[in-house]
Amino acid sequence: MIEPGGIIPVYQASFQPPELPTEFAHMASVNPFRSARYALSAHELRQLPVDSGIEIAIAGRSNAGKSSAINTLTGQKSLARTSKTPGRTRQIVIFELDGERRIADLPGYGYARVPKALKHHWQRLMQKYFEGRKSLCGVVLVMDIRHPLKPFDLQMLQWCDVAGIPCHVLLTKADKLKRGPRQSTLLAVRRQLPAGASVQVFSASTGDGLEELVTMLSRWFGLDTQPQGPAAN
Ligand SMILES: Nc1nc2c(ncn2[C@@H]2O[C@H](COP(=O)(O)OP(=O)(O)OP(=O)(O)O)[C@@H](O)[C@H]2O)c(=O)[nH]1
Ligand SMILES: [Mg+2]
Repeated sequence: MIEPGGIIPVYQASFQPPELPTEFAHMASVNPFRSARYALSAHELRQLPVDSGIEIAIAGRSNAGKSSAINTLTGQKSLARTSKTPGRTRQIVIFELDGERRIADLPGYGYARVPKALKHHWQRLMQKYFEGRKSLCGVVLVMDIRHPLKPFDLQMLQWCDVAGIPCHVLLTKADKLKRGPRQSTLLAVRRQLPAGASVQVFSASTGDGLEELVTMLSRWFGLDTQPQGPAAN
């Protein structure tokens, strides 16, 4: 049930992904996303922060792993609410890095068991968001690596291509596949992407692909991820 209008000030997590393995601990010093904090949840576009600066949207099918990816990216287990139940993220949830940089966790698309009126509302909201959001500078398109390039994903890729918005595909839940099929899916998806779009494998559970994602998003946000001091040489 969606709360009628208004900004939802309290945001609680219901699911706790596992701790990242210690081999990713070094990311703490170079990952600028660790300081991300929850800003607001918007049911309507007018509730979003002022449309300036840089906003990166995390899009994808319902249950693909968008919110989990945000938690792994930020190293915060419970920043974005995740769930086994599809359709958990129901508003546009905004996380701020600073006054000029934001990550938008979008409601998942393609979940059938949603009342028609709600589905229409989301579709309209998403369309208006993608068409009108001037600060939108990139889209991370999250796909379950076992079910990539579904019709909605293709639509989103095409839309980004036409609008000239950079799109980075995250083939997540990579821990569910062995190395061989993981690699062949990566290559197959890469072959089908429009020029300019990029793709990587990722796992929110193991942290696989985290460094690549941090590097990509840092570039979009104009942030420096180079380690400081002698280790940088
Ligand atoms: N094994 C594994 N499970 C994952 C991974 N990422 C997400 N999941 C699981 O997939 C389910 C959905 O994850 P969410 O992050 O809530 O997915 P979402 O795309 O935000 O879903 P909606 O908000 O409903 O659109 C949860 O049960 C997660 O624990 C991953 O990398 N590996
Ligand atoms: Mg979600």
